Amino acid sequence: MRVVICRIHLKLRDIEFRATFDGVYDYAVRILCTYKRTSIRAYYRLKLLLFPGAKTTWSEKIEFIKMKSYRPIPVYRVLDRQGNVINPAEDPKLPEDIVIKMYKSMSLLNNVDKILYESQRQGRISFYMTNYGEEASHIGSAAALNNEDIIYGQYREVGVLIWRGFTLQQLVDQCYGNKDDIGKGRQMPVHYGSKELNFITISSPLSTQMPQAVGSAYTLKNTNQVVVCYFGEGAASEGDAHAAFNFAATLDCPVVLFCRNNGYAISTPIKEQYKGDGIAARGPSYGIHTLRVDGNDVFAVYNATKLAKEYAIKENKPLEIIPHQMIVLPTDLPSEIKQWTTNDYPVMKLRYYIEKRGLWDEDKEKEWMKKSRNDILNAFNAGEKKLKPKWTEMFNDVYKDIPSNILKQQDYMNKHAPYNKYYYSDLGSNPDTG
Ligand SMILES: Cc1ncc(C[n+]2csc(CCOP(=O)(O)OP(=O)(O)O)c2C)c(N)n1
Ligand SMILES: [Mg+2]
Repeated sequence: MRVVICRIHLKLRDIEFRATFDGVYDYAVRILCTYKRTSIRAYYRLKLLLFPGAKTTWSEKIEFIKMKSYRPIPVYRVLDRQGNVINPAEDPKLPEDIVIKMYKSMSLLNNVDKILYESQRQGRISFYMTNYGEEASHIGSAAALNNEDIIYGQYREVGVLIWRGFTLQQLVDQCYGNKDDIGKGRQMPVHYGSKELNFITISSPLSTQMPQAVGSAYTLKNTNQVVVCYFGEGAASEGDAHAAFNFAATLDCPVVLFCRNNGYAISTPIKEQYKGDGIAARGPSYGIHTLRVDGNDVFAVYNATKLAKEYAIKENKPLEIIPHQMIVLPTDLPSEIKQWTTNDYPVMKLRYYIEKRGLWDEDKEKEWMKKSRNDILNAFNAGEKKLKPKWTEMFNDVYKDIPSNILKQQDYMNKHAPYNKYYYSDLGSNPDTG
């Protein structure tokens, strides 16, 4: 016993508060509990504080805990800026077809953005959210999961759907809200959803997906499935985020809380959103294991998500991943962001890697770019021409029992529709008028 306590004491002296304290403390308490007679004396010697909810030591020196008291959580990466694997032990050694699928999905995503963003600016669709700069976060995480894992997204995760097999036509049809849109035109553009692909339909109010994701993870305890909940660092300021973190931790839910930290909540920069060491630092304070990852590095995101999933399933516990990535906003970029768009652009990083592995070259690039643009344009042209859903759809599938105020509106519509048969035909409405 003496030897053990001595060892603990030594460890406690050069403790790294966040990294090792929990483990040492638990170890000490476990040992002390089994040796009741020595316990009181030992507590004093170790200065351990036993109180429900507290895992710490006593101190007789008054002292603030400041940002400087902690080492910031480091960012895990696999690739350097030239696409070289830095530590061979961390290379996920993915087969050629998977790496090429990753690259194609990431660059496709980028082309989808260019066309749909332009179309929104031209007024052809009412709304759009780009994914530029976040390609590695989507594809790296999606590749580490399987289609049975349930996704709760925010709105900027369409790469996950593309990876799972959502077609370009389904994507464009959703943005146009036409008659083939799965959501039958009842949602804003980019509010995708697919029951078949286990992707819960996006809802506009930020963070509502977070407690919902934790709740559905609760039902998946002791299965081989996990829930992955994507959210932005801006969304993490909502009260719902706290509810989600705390329930995930206290109820031991197999959920991966995936915070895409891109430095902005639309136009609100980080410095106006939070102080401290980011969202990652919140994880341990809720009792959630946390990884901070380079969101521009698809292999780092892949490894982190894979590990998180394994942990969540094995331990039935939540895990938090925080990839940091750049995002390009339409306004002038501050220099600290601009440098990321050139040096660390995720698609380029992966391209350097596949070129070095001899899997890609300029000819393949040109051929793929041409094909992917054509595929998107074909889907886009077809989607734009399709009729809008019949107006009656707006009253379906939302309420089991339609409330009286909505019934009243439905009645108005029933009376109004016959006055404009072209606009409200039985087939659906015409895109240029509807
Ligand atoms: C409850 C709520 N408040 C405000 C908004 C408006 N809004 C939409 S996106 C957004 C910024 C979200 O930022 P972040 O979570 O960082 O996601 P990002 O856009 O950077 O991916 C805001 C404030 C909203 N949709 N819901
Ligand atoms: Mg953000």
